[in-house]
Amino acid sequence: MVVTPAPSAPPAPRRVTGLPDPGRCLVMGILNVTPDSFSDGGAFFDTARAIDRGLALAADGADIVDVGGESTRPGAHPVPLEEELARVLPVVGELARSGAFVSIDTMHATIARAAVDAGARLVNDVSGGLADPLMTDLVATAGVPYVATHWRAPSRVMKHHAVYTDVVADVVDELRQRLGHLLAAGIGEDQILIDPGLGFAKRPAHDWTLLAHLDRLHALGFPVLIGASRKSFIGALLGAGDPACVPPAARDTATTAISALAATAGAHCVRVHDVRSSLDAVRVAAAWTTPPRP
Ligand code: PMM
Repeated sequence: MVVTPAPSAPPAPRRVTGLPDPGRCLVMGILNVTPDSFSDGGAFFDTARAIDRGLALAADGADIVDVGGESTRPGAHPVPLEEELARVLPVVGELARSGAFVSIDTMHATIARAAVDAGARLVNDVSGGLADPLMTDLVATAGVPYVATHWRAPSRVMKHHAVYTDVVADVVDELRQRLGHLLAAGIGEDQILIDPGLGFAKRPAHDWTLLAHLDRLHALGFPVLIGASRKSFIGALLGAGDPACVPPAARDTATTAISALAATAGAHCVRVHDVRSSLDAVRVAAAWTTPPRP
């Protein structure tokens, strides 16, 4: 029997050199080594607990463990570089030594450099290279995969920048400009993933509109990463406009639904807190778009 992909199957995503390739949407597990992240309330601020959490994410099946040391929640203030380094470096090193595929979630080239030297194999920069002009050269030289996220302003002030004429067209345009800059700096086409930056200078309606138009992001020709997990726009939906009614940990089922839908729409990677449920979701999506052979 000849099995053809379902008609709704999105185009096969471009490969990213250096990333795991399990033949389905990747699952990136979130490890925030911060005292103040909105989503896990500093539960993994202690180095030993952070390492245990990272090992648990990998054991749950995370394809990538994303280690960050600076909160990017709306209103958050920057952390001194030495402090960010002290938070992430021992965790990155230990997880990399354990064999986990580790990414470093930072906007700073110094941190990215040290993390790559300690074994990180991907740089996840929520500013898409805008926060630190040295980031692009570093990534071009290191040759590791790079997540370029749509970003307009530092967390402290980003809510004032959530103004769009047409959120999908504006985000696509701004990402296109970023891509031009990244490629001109010598970052390879096969190194880059793009990310709409849900919650970064976006109101809930902007986030949902972007999710509904992932095809427009895919049209830029780069694999797409979606970071929806536990974010406020999910809380706003479930809490009928009031995210505070639905605390972050109560948003995991909805996050799983987004993982399934995003993967079905062709996302290359989802970044989540609860790895197991999203891993199931992206496996379902893979079977949905390309049914297994009988
Ligand atoms: N969101 C956060 C942190 N890092 N990275 C990428 N690529 N995309 C995101 O949407 C993203 C990110 C903030 O959320 P968290 O506090 O739950 O980590």
